[in-house]
Amino acid sequence: MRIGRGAPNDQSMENAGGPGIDGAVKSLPEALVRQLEEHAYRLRRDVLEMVTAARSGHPGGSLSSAEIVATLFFHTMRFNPREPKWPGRDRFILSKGHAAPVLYAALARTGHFPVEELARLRKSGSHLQGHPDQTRTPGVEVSTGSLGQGFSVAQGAALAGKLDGAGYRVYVLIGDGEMNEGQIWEAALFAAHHKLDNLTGLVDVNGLQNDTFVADTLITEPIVDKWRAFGWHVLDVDGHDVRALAEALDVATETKGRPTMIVCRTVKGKGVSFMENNPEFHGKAPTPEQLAQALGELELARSRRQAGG
Ligand SMILES: Cc1ncc(C[n+]2csc(CCOP(=O)(O)OP(=O)(O)O)c2C)c(N)n1
Ligand SMILES: [Mg+2]
Repeated sequence: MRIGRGAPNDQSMENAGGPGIDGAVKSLPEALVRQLEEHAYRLRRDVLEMVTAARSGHPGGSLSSAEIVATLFFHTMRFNPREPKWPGRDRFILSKGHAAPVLYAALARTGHFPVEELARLRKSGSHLQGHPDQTRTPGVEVSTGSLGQGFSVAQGAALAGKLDGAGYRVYVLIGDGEMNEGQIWEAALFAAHHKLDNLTGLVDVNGLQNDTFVADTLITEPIVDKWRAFGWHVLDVDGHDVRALAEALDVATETKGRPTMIVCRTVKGKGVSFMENNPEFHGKAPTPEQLAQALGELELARSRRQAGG
């Protein structure tokens, strides 16, 4: 059984990155950075193809989370896709459950189920429903979609890990709009009170929620100050920078006595010009023509990246 960081059978990921001796955090080798960027590119393609085929779904908040999810699944977390319920696995909870497409893409690309099944997103009888279902999909820890709830479940999982003396970590991804939920703040108090240092939160700060901007709905800034005031260790990173994300995740692992929140600054719809920062694509699929344009843009950006541009 392979229990290690990242994707199964990807030996190149084995020894890269991670906390070094004396708690120092090693910088990521360039080759690993390139691999994680490639994984994020692949997740974006999958998301766009899935929601186009389904003719519904949530592309915007899936695209903003691509690097976050890629870094967690292909670098930081320990799990075994052949034994999704392995007790020692790190737990990932997608509290912003509408971003299910990016989670499904990561689960498929790490071998939890065949990649071909992604084409069945939102189809009748498919295990890939519009929001994650823990009873049906291998690798889905918690059924989410009602915002705020996944974050609370994460506290419970982290507390259980502490009480059991288990070594797993809990990772939970929330949205900046999701921070409007009162339930988030009770859980934030709870995690600090119980010193849940085996819990890492990530907030995808893309500035948008549903059909409008977060700042026009309920102001959440200054986000860093708020989490800090609630007793969390807070890191503020570019959420599209896989190196910054991987290093922040390692710092979180090294942090003792309090939970860590990684504030990830992102762009909703990242990578597709007509989706970026556009509330319209929170919950709308592209047309087949728009898909072709979107994939072309991703491909161009990828070629430029590979050429070092
Ligand atoms: C309790 C609850 N209230 C309202 C909704 C409807 N809803 C779905 S997505 C969304 C906006 C979420 O915004 P954000 O958390 O910022 O997600 P992202 O921008 O990353 O897509 C809302 C209000 C919900 N799913 N659950
Ligand atoms: Mg948002």
